[in-house]
Amino acid sequence: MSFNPATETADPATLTGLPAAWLPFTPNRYFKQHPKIVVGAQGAYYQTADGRQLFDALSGLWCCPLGHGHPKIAEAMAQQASTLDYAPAFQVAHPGALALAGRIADMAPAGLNRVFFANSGSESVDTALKMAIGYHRLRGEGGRYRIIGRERGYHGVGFGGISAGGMVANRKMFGTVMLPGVDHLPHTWSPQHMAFSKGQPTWGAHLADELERMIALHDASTIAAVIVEPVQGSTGVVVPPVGYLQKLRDICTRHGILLIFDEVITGFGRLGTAFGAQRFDVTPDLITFAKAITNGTVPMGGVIAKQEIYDTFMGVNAPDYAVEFMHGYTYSGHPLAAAVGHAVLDIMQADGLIERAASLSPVLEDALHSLKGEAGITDIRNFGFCGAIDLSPWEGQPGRRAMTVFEMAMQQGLLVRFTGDTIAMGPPFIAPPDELARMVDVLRDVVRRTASPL
Ligand code: PXG
Ligand code: PLP
Repeated sequence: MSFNPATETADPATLTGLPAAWLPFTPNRYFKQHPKIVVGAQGAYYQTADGRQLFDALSGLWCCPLGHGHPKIAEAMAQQASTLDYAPAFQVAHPGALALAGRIADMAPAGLNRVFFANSGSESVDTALKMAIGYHRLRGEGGRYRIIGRERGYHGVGFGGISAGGMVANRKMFGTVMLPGVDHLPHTWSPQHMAFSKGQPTWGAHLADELERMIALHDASTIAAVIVEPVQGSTGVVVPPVGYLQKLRDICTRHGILLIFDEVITGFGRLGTAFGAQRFDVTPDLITFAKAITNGTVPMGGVIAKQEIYDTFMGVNAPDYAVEFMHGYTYSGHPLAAAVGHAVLDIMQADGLIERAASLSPVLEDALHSLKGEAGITDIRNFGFCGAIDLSPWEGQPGRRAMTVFEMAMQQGLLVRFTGDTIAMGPPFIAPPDELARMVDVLRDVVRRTASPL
């Protein structure tokens, strides 16, 4: 049977294929009784199957900062599809991906100038971890196999990513088969010391010293890399304390450990600079990216490596017709993704959208913090153009209140994201400022209405 999106409905009884679908990170049993279907998107809004407009408060899943339906992106995609729809990723290349590698390297911090393409954040994380371990091995330090992640970290769902990640729900089912030797830094969120902080908390830089303890425990000669998100996104916008990332950098440098910034969310403008590395003025050895590079329209991810890491692979003692890094994906640097990547960077530059994200950040900060004092809001955090609020859970029903807030907000034209009892927001950079105020008004209303279990 063919499919016509225009005639699909919100009625579970007539939604084609609903029983056949197994949906990611979704409670499938609940969803199939209460499906939430979007059928269109323009600018900062989704259209639902039942005819409502939703303000897209998380830019899709953090990936659509330019909003939806941009004609230049559609045009780039169509033109590429009819010019070169696919090129083998191995032993062959095409100009679009090469040029995009150059543009991304130009945006990255100085010294990080070699770009390897993947297709998602999870793949990018796996790629970066393999680069780190391979780099040490090639330098004769094959004993460096440990990866240090962080509690509450999210690095996707590959085995590398869940091993380094620190979200227990994503890990507990697979504990027996994770990467060996991984350890985790403590997360940096402390309600006693930083509740309702605006921007970076001033308390907590000392938590980076835990890395020294891990080095004392495992020995630096066994540790390949530390991987952290500059701002933890998935766990609900946990902002690094002032000085914390610099300390991690210094400790890694002192002990020959690579520092990986997972910038899948923070890359390409979310913090008001190209990368979080620049916003915090801390330069890692590897950066992972995904999401915003294609505005979410075609999957793409990748890793930006320091030249020395690349040079180490290229210096391998083998003839130059031998592959240096046995890694890659069928769709690495896909022509459609590359074409869209160029369009995205063109639009960001022409419309000054990273600067716009920076200038809207204080507007979002003020709007979110106006919720302080509402009963049941236990923390409000923000940094760059994103933020989160924590709700006190309904007794005995963890996560249920935030889910109810999510559903009620949808009824009022607002699409937010929740995890546990945290609501996260990272609006499109093109968002009209008055929508940020309306977003917070809707949240205020639904937080009040969910004060007690319904
Ligand atoms: N690293 C980081 C830092 C991420 O945020 C990934 C890796 C994995 O990317 P892929 O493309 O494999 O999903 C992510 C993804 C949320 C949310 O609600 C966050 C992500 C994905 C979906 C939802 O915060 N982050
Ligand atoms: N599984 C099989 C059987 C394959 O042949 C391939 C790629 O050729 C893969 C998995 C990996 O797919 P991808 O390169 O899209 O990650």
